[in-house]
Amino acid sequence: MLTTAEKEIQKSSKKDLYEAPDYYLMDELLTEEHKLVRNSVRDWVKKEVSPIIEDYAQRAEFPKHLLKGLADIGAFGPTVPIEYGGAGLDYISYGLIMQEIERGDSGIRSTASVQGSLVMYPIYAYGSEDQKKKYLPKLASGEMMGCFGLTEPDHGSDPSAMSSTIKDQGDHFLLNGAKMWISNAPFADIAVVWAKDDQGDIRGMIVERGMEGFSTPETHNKWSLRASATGELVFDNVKIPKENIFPNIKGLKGPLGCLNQARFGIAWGALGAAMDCYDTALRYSKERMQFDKPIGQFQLQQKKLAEMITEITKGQLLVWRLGVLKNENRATAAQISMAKRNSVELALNIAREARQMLGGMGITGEFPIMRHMMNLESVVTYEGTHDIHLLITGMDVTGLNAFK
Ligand code: TGC
Ligand code: FAD
Repeated sequence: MLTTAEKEIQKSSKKDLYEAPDYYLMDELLTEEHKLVRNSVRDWVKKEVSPIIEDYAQRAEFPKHLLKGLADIGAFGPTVPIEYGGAGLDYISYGLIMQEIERGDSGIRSTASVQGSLVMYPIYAYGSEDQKKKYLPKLASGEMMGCFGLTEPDHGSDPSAMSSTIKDQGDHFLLNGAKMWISNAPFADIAVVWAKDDQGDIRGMIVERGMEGFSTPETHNKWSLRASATGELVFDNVKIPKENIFPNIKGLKGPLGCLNQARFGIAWGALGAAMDCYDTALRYSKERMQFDKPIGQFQLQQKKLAEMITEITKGQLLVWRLGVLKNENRATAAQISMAKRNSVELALNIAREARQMLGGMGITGEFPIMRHMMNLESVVTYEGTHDIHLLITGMDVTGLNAFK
């Protein structure tokens, strides 16, 4: 039986009382446009995501009806120029959008990351003018959804060893192979796929749903990112017209260049999940009474909260500076790796501590913490694992490669 106070806490938790922590007055570093973008996404998440996300996660279903709203708030390709249907925003706006969406759920942010950074970005950066005109406006409006196929069953952290191939047949290529763990695959209309050509060079291409020999079986049984649809991409002699190949890129730097964009968004996004866990635990600590006191009055609980807000604040400063560097085209891939790794690690630690602060209530779907925590187990693995990003930093500072 729940006590009256617990019932009240439960009821209020459904209302989404989120207040973003801003301990170092980071808002003063944002322009009016940044704040406008951030606030409109924050409002949208409160209205559209928070009320439904727990149910969708429990049912392991992707809330497809959110796609139109995501497009309307500019979450698909925010930095892509307006002439191609994007929002033409800067990288700090992009980061803030990802932060607010992931505050709601990492799986919804995944959908936006994939569409903007891993599908629209490569088409914009490596595609022909015809490809840009054909796909970008529809992807920006959500009329068309995409996915990104790099990881294979036998090649995850080491994509350079991929075994998917395209064979030149004169007027087209024949694509064979399989990709695994692909976000959005089950419902995507197109897939940006990376495979090796006859010379062994990695090439990028656009594969369309409906092409003969192309299928996208869904991956079930996930304890993490349950509100995101994940699947495989299977290619059995798929005929790829030559005009679907990206003309302007060859080699692993193609897909890795897209990952820089997405990892940048995750660095901001994971902070959003951390901020939600902290805010939930802080509110709970003031309401939950034990030993005739709010638990927030006990030193051990204050230690947790103080450490959380310290880590969040350091993370906010790091990603803001990274955003400035990215706007100036000076952010290095290694700097992005450091921020992705740092944000996800702090978010996971905060989720685990916040979960404990809620005691038994912390394991329920009445509060968002356990869902964030489970989601973050994917976020710490995809877009380069925690260890891979550490090795990227290690290589950057020593000049020595510890991967191989
Ligand atoms: P390496 O020899 O170091 O580099 C090969 C070429 O690539 C260049 N390069 C980069 N270019 C752009 N951005 C980067 N971040 C780059 N890193 C390297 C490099 O300069 C070189 O260029 P060139 O011109 O000399 O050919 O490559 P390596 O084979 O040793 O691999 C390095 C390593 C391990 C860091 C890389 O393979 C890696 O990052 N592995 C992790 C794989 C990964 O992150 N996969 C993610 C899959 S997508 C995903 O997870 C989506 S989740 C989506 C969601 O739901 O949000
Ligand atoms: P492995 O590469 O097999 O790694 C296993 C362990 O070994 C890890 O701990 C790793 O850090 C460690 N390891 C590997 N190499 C080294 C080394 N040299 N030194 C030290 N340790 C090492 N991929 C896509 O292409 N598109 C997507 O949309 C996509 N979405 C995803 C969604 C979800 C929910 C998940 C879970 C994954 C997704 N991925 C996607 C795949 C993701 O990028 C890979 O899972 C990730 O890159 C790791 O590959 P792996 O799982 O094969 O692990």
